[in-house]
Amino acid sequence: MARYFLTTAIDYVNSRPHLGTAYEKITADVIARYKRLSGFETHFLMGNDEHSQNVYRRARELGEEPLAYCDRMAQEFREVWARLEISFDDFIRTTEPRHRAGVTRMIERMEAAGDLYEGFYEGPYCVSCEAFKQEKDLVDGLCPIHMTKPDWIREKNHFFRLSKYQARLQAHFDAHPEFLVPEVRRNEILRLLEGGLEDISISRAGQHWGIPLPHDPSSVVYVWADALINYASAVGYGGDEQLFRAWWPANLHVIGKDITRFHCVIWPAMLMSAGLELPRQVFGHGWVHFKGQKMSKSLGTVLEPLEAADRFGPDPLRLYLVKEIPYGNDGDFSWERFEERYNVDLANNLGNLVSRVAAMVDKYRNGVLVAPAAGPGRLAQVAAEAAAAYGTAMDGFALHEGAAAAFRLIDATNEYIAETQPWALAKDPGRSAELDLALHDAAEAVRVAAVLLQPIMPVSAVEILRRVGGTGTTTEPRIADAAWRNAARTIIKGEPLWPRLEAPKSTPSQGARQS
Ligand code: ME8
Repeated sequence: MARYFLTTAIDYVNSRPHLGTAYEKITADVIARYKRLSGFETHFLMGNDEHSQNVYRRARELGEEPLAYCDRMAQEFREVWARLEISFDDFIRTTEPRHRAGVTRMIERMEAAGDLYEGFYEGPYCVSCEAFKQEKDLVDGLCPIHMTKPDWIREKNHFFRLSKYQARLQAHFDAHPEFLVPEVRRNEILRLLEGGLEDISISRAGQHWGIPLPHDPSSVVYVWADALINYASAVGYGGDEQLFRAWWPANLHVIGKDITRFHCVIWPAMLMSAGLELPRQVFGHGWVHFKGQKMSKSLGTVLEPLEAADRFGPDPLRLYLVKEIPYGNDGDFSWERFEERYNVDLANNLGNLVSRVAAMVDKYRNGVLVAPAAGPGRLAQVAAEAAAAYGTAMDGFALHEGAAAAFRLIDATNEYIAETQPWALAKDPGRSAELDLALHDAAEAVRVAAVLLQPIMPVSAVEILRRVGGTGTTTEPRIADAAWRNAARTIIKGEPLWPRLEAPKSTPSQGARQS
């Protein structure tokens, strides 16, 4: 079976997950579930980035031991991800021994390649970015991402000869246009490469919260070098060679657009230096704003993803984020818009369709459908087209188009019911075969749509399949299940999946919270 190894960024744990970090995990989860649906043996890695100064400071502020604090936060992160139905296969923490082994091995390999040297670093350092900055990166002396004044640091550091890899990186980008998508991110990095690369500091002096540099244990490995290596250490690098051979290189790193330089310049150069293959692809997604405002932990305007999940379950939030934001672009979340989409897409459209079909089958056929002798009818073609468009979109990470393709089938099914008017057919015993066909095909179209929506709405898709799928329905569908089935089945009635919100009120109690 073909394998697919994908990862997300690992999160700083100085505060809880917010809707922006959840957006990344949800969209990566949709890709992971789509790969499983498509028959890949999938390994989906997530984790926490713990060796940051911010994490250390936050623990100290709370009077906690940093490691105990990280243990607690790991629990909190895992709980949030579980509530959002994120199906990760592994969760790495950078304080784990397996990670330390991987970091130590990679730094040793880079040292052995002659790529590390001792030097002196003086310049601005943004602790929120955990990044050495250049004067030219600052706007009015501030970090443009966090709007804070960077620290000025002077320290003896170990440098990595990043400049040595400029030509090889350029060649890699030329040979592999798919390496960094979408195009807009690739162009940013190409411009950066054209501007020339400088060597970078790869250690921090005088700190002990981190992984000691193998050849100078008085320093720790710079947190970004440490963090990037998680993708390799999680699959055995430096510990379990067999596991590493099975999964490396990663097929896809899903990351935010603010950290493409780390993933598409520094990380590939580190891998080249250590003699390892590069990941096949990096996807740099856009940012989610909250009511038009930038949402970030350090700016203090965050929305807890669980607020939406607590009120409606995970699926409406997942659908909103996937369907309403073209993947790769920035997007916005507001309660007004969320509730509007909930009513339109779920309560009035898909949810209503599932209920109507079940009610009609119950009323006119006692819940039992036969395989219509005259079938399949015209919806079969619409379903085949939707499934094909969905596959093309999802393969190209156009997740929003994948969702839209499934909803085209749902819309067409609603229209089909309006046109065939099963309630009128039911009045005429002479049109019994037409009624069988209309009811069967409406139910079958809903089943196909549920298979396509499973990666996006895993909980409700399985429930819809249970209601309309009949025997042979599994809780883990495969893409082959999206093929039209002319088959007898029993339809199960149930509670409305998404009750309509009658007077959509704006916002919730808490709205934007201070982190
Ligand atoms: O950057 N919208 O961690 P992090 C969309 N530890 N994505 C967002 C977002 C928003 N409003 N805010 C943050 C780090 N993200 C490092 C990564 S990987 C080796 C180390 C994304 O907790 C952000 O772009 O600051 C990043 O991909 C992820 O959330 C974690 O951010």
